[in-house]
Amino acid sequence: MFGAKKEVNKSRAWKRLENHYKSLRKLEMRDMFKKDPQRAERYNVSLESMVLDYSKNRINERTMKYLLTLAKECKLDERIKEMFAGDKINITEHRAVLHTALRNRSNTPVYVDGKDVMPEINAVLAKVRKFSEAVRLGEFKGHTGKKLTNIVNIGIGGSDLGPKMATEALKKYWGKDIKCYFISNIDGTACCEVLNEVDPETTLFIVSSKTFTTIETLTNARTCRKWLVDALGEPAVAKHFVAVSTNTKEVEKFGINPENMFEFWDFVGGRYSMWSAIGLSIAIAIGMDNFEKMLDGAHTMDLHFKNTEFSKNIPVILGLLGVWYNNFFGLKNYAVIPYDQYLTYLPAYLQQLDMESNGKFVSNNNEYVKYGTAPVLFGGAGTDVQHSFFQMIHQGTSIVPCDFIIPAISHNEVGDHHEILVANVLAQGEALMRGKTVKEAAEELKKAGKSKEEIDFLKKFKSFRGNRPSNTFVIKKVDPYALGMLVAMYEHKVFVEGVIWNIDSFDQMGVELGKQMALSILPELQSNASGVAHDSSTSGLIKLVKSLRK
Ligand code: G6Q
Repeated sequence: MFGAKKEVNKSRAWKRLENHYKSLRKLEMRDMFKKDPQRAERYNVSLESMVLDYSKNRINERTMKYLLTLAKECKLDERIKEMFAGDKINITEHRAVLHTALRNRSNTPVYVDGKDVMPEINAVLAKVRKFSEAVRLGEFKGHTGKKLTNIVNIGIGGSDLGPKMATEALKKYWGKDIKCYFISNIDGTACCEVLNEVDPETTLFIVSSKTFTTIETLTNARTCRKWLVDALGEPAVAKHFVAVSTNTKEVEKFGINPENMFEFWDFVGGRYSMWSAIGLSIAIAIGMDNFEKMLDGAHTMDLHFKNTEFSKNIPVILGLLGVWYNNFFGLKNYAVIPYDQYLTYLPAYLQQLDMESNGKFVSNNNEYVKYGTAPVLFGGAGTDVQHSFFQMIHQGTSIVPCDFIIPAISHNEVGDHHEILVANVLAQGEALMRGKTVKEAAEELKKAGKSKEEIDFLKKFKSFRGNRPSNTFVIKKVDPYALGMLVAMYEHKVFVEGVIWNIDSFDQMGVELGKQMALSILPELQSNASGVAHDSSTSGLIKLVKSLRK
């Protein structure tokens, strides 16, 4: 179990990696590729049709050996077993962490407090199937007898980002008359913009909230409820509102019949919940068979993670590379760039997964950590981002390890778009790795007929240091199965890093303070009540906004 042990940065494996870094940091990847024609094969691992090429990383065999030893010293194998077995590895909240059980397609028993959770999971999945099919077939109709075709998920954070990312990723699989919308932000604009687009008679609201106490979600849900009742009357609520929650009492209090509630459990963390009934909007959009294919893909990755030796284990390799750059190179940024328009929301989803899970400064030993934890994760769809932040990635003073994701086949094969897209992603990886020396830049300028003065002036500006790391993932196509694999892969990568850093990747205490303080400021904005004493900046800003709103 988790608990007191030597801090990882004091371990032998860590010290050995620190020393190893000193010699390796001088090596150039372009030289390593030149010297070793087998490098691409050596650092390449696959699972079914997904391939990870991690050869463009600043590693050699010794690096991998030492990193794997670190994983062993941190008892990663035991931690993996504990997670899958339903041990309470979320130590601050005393909870099991069982998103893997939600997609346990092998249906082997999984016990929490001596009780097998699989029957309940299967029952909710069956309920999701029944309901999503009834909506898609128009059997579950709106109050006025019309088919429900606008699906509006109201939720935030983990109850929004997963469904939003996955429905967008799988848009090609949407039922032909279905449209999905997401309302998350408390900003009234989020609500109004969606309500302006949909028709109450054909709209189904899914209120997704694990706790059913989240101020944004409840405020948005109340506004949507009023909008519906104003248009169709109170009895319409039963046909247009369903809830996904662990909190039956609050769901009832809100005015949603528990029969229209889909349950999930404390052992599912918000940001790990899209595999549960929180994925109801996904199931309605793409159909339950496709939803289950997504679960199948995730399960395949789970089995790979659980059963594959570490040197060939994709999430383990990714997690160790994350630790390598973060803790030994001191790199605090990390970019994920999917080269597929449908994966536009993947970086935002991963931002929560990675930064909320591992953005922690207290270890499981109840001590402040003395090493870096979660990096700043950012990203966006290629090629768009090549024309924005890639300047910094190529020539900035910080090195940003990148993950590139590319499907071999596009859902929209038009002209030569896809080949151009693929050429771009491959070019980025190669350019980051190779760079361009000042000498090469000068030669190029010479060939272009530039004068000696121009060449002397421009050659540095035109050079690229290179030696910048990236991973390239190739998948066949963005389909439900591949998406399931991809997302589960990142979940486990984050878990691996959390184990090495000896932190609880499954709580999120860091989001509490701001929430608490907002509650104390709200009455001051709404009336003349002066709540707690603020600093002069906050008090001044409260005063300013109030005067502008008069
Ligand atoms: C995720 C977090 C957080 C959570 C939201 C919404 O892991 O717990 O993002 O999902 O705060 O919470 P509710 O689902 O309870 O409304």
